[in-house]
Amino acid sequence: MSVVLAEHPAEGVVLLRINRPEARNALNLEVRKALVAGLREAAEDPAIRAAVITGNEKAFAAGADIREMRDLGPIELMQRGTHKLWDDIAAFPKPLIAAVNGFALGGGCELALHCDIIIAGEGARFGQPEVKIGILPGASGTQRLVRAVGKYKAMLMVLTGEIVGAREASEMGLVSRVVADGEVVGHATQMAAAIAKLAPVAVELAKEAVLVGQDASLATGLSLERKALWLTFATEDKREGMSAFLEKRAPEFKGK
Ligand code: CO8
Repeated sequence: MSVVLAEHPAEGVVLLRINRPEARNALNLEVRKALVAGLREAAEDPAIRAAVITGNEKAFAAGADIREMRDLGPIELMQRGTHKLWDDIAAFPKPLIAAVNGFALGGGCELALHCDIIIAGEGARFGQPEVKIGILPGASGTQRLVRAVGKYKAMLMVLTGEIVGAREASEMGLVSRVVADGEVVGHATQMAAAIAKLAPVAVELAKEAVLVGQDASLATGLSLERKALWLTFATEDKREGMSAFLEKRAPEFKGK
């Protein structure tokens, strides 16, 4: 059985399900490679317009695989090049939604932080407990988390390794929406399906503007946004969207 299962729960949507229940979905190299392969396929398929990553009811992912790391030296870790796999996930150009049930710890929390929207079940739990095992968050937890929640909440999680519940995570800005545990994947899938019906060029450009802009100056970000907006005015979908509005009908976007 594959460690990542790909499903197509709705038109235009791929759902990637991490499948290592015996290890609380710990992210070993095989899982990370399979996730990247799934996302790469989705990126190249014009029929796919949004992706959802999920785990199971107990764990989204309980972090990097500690068994795999215990005897690893620094050069081996470097040569594994796992940071490139994270870069590949970050570079996925289409909307990426994390559907989180159970534990999202360490690399699991960081995987969620690589997503654009995080839907969490009421019982979901987030944390960066790396300091408890003698290391520190190494898949962007010291960087993406602080950008998401600010210095003092990020420091609290990174320096204590404390685990926070979905409500607290939501209040600090680490979660987009909290829903009942049983509704997480359905909710995320419906959201992805709704996004998949929108104009794909506009959606991709919007994602890029937000992500690139958050690390740029306001002036640079605004300039990027303007160029992206101007580019949408070259698409057939812009005319279709506006015509459909004026003609009081549903638009049919083609990604052109
Ligand atoms: N790695 C490997 N195995 C794991 C992991 C993990 N991260 N998490 C759980 N497991 C395994 C357990 O060893 C156990 O296996 P076994 O049945 O063979 O003993 C099985 O999953 C079930 O685990 P528990 O019995 O502990 O289940 P509980 O429901 O009691 O607890 C927890 C669940 C709270 C998730 C608990 O398992 C836990 O604390 N896990 C470790 C969490 C953690 O420390 N995560 C951070 C890991 S470090 C990291 O992510 C660094 C990322 C930086 C990137 C580095 C690039 C290589």
